[in-house]
Amino acid sequence: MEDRLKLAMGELDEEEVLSLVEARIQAGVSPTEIVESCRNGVEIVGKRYSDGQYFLSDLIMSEEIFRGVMHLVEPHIPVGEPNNGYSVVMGTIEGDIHDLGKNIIIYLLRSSGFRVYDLGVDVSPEKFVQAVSETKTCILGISVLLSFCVGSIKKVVDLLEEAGLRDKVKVVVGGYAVGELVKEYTGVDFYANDVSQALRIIREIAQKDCLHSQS
Ligand code: B12
Repeated sequence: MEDRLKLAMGELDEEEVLSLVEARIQAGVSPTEIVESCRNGVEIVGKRYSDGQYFLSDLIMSEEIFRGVMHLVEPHIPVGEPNNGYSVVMGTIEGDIHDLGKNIIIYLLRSSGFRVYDLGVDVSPEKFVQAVSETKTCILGISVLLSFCVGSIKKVVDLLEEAGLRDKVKVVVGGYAVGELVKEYTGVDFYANDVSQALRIIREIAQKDCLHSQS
């Protein structure tokens, strides 16, 4: 059966989206599942934009609706897990200002006890490397939605190597532009394009590869 929330998001029907989200929260659907339906909905928006049916103003509208969704959903995300001793450096790569996905992952990581250093958007490779060096984190998360920005992620990996930090940090990329090819080309360790993959990968890295209390 088609997901009504996804379709309403694709239609940019704000009223319908928000009322479906309210109803799902009341029905006990998990925040993660609700966010994923909305993410699938904005895929439709993106596709229609590529096809010339939607315009930049529609992308902006989808952002606004998504923010409204997060406003409703966030209070239902379980919080309060104590600091788990692990830290993550996160940012959106140079040239790219998309941050909805990054912010969702940061919110969820903080709720699960991670200390997150958020570098924001349009972050240069040098700044990522400096942050890894200063925070001594062993997890670096990079968001990228624009395909033409992928090259800068490779530069982050090269600079980590030059700085002698490559074996001290696992690099995870996420966002619309990522996949197996991007992983191979850039030399990062993992990629994730949905919430559950992202959290699973970061938790596994923390448990397997990070020393405790390095934050
Ligand atoms: C909303 C949106 C915008 C908004 C962004 C608002 C904001 N503050 O983020 C605005 C209007 C500003 C925008 C601008 C542009 N956009 Co835009 N935008 C989108 C849209 C519709 C949705 C993106 C989104 O927020 N998705 C919802 C979130 C929740 O999903 P997500 O980011 O994928 O994140 C999830 C996972 O990927 C993962 N994740 C994300 N980050 C990370 C990081 C880590 C470490 C991990 C582990 C996981 C992870 O977890 C998240 C939760 O599930 C997409 C379409 C699409 N299919 O994605 C186009 C899209 C990304 N945009 C596109 C384009 C072309 C542009 C513009 C160039 C348009 C223009 N002509 O100006 C500009 C670029 C501006 C810039 N320099 O960055 C293209 C990119 C094409 C490409 N392959 O390069 C897309 C794909 C649309 C399309 N089909 O053409 N955009």
